Amino acid sequence: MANETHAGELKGTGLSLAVVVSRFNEQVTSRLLVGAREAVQRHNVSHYDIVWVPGSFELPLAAKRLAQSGRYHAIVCLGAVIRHETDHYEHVAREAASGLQRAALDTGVPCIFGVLTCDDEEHALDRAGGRHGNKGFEAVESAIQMANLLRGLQPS
Ligand code: INI
Repeated sequence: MANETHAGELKGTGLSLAVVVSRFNEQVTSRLLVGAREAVQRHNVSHYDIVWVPGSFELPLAAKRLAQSGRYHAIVCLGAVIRHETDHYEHVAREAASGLQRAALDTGVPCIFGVLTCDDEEHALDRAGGRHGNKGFEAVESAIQMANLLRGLQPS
């Protein structure tokens, strides 16, 4: 039987976040950012900064630098990778995902994967404030929960 249960609270008070947003597919990512701002307000995040990068491929390096700054409890990364004729999509999506996980594991700061990977723009817009919610909003909620969880799981 478990003696302790740990779960990060959805409470932004006292938290500082960085939100990194990709300019590529900005018609989608700007909507993810709207969702992220709504979540920041809903959960009373004390401070947040916004950083723009050219594309999702650039998210990991910016996230890692921000994580290393010591100024943020979590880094929220927003992007939209949409399939086109070539396999460029596959490379960008894979490197964004693995790079963000690596940045998080290397720094100990949660780097949240708020990157849509979709077949077309319609599917992406559905998940950026359309029929299927807003992944930007969800990404901020994940960041808050992970930041609070890690605060309560200090190494002994
Ligand atoms: N960047 C994206 O964020 N989404 C995409 O769909 C995309 N596609 O398909 O090309 C994309 N490419 C740009 C990439 O992220 C880099 O900015 C570029 O390769 C320069 O490093």
